[in-house]
Amino acid sequence: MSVQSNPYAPSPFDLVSNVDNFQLIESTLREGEQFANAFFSTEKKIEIAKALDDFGVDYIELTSPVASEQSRMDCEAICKLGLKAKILTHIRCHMDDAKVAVETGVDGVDVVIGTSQFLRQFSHGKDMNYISKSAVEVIEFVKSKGLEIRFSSEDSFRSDIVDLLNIYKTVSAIGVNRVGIADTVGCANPRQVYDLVRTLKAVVSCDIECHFHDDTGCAIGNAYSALEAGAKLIDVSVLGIGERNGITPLGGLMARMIVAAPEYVKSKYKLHKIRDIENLVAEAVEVNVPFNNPITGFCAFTHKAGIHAKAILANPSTYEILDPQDFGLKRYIHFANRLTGWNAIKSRVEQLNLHLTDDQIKDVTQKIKKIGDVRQLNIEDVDSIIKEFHSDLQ
Ligand code: AKG
Repeated sequence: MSVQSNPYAPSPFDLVSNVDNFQLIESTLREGEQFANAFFSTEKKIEIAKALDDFGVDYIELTSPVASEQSRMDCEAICKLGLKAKILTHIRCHMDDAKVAVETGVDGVDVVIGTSQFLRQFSHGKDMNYISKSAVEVIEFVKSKGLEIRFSSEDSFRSDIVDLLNIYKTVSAIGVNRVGIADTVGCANPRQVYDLVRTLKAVVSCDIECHFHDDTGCAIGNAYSALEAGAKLIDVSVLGIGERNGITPLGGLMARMIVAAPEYVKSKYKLHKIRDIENLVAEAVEVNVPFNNPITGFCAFTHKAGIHAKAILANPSTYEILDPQDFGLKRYIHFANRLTGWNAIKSRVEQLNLHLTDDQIKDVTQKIKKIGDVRQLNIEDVDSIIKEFHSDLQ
């Protein structure tokens, strides 16, 4: 049984959806480097790039080679690995940056420039004419080198819509491979994303990429909405690490997308690698994987209340939209607490290969609940209570 579709919902745009045909631009080694705790040595970058490639991401985006001497050398080193994923680097809309980028060996260049009034006034100080001219110059240069090129407008959702559409039209007309919408400050909601992607689709002939910050918790929802509206590529990073509290997380997006497009997601990505990749990055940037992380949080597949446990034991789909086995993980029934029920305890008795009557199991359950009213229990407590009752039977 899957999510029920609403027969009354209007669906005029189904044909444009890329929910089952999307690509990932993995930006742990670019956006993720902007996370407060991040420092990646060359070796660590290589390890992460290889792990992401093995997982199946389509693109790996790297920090600009002009950020520092080591960043340039790391970029060159990763390009030489011969990964399946295409390697991109991320630059400002400057010819100086573009000239360095095309010499690194990357497959493509992601160029970005701020288009909102905030960024034009308080960051680079340039007007739309300048932005348009320099975008054309950089795009034509990168294309002349035979590389992929993406143009993105930083702070898209706070940019004037006419300015935005004009610049996107200009770059589309000269053959940019992708245009990017960037919710740089995390202000957009899924409805606004849907509208902007739909509007943009009508004026460009290239693919649309989207980048969502998570300041208001919308980064996964916005990514999904963008794909529904016809965007093709989503920027992600492992655990969502990035500037401030980051962007759409790789694992969280996989959770969303496996519900929507199970065959596509399962055939394209090695989902059982998510936990290892998250642990690798978490360790590198010295954070813990959040307890409520989609898929890999320690309680993501833990069921506690008696009524939940009962239904899960009968049919896991009753309370699980994600199957832990798809990610190489296991579900866990939390028996040791005062909310437990006798069905859960019965299953524990069976796991222990013991035999108690239903009445005894109910007595065990009552005892556990009584103790659970005064203190935390653990599984050893439960097992020893079960064994006590079992030995009384002998
Ligand atoms: C942002 O705007 O938050 C970025 O990190 C740049 C996004 C892009 O290049 O599309």
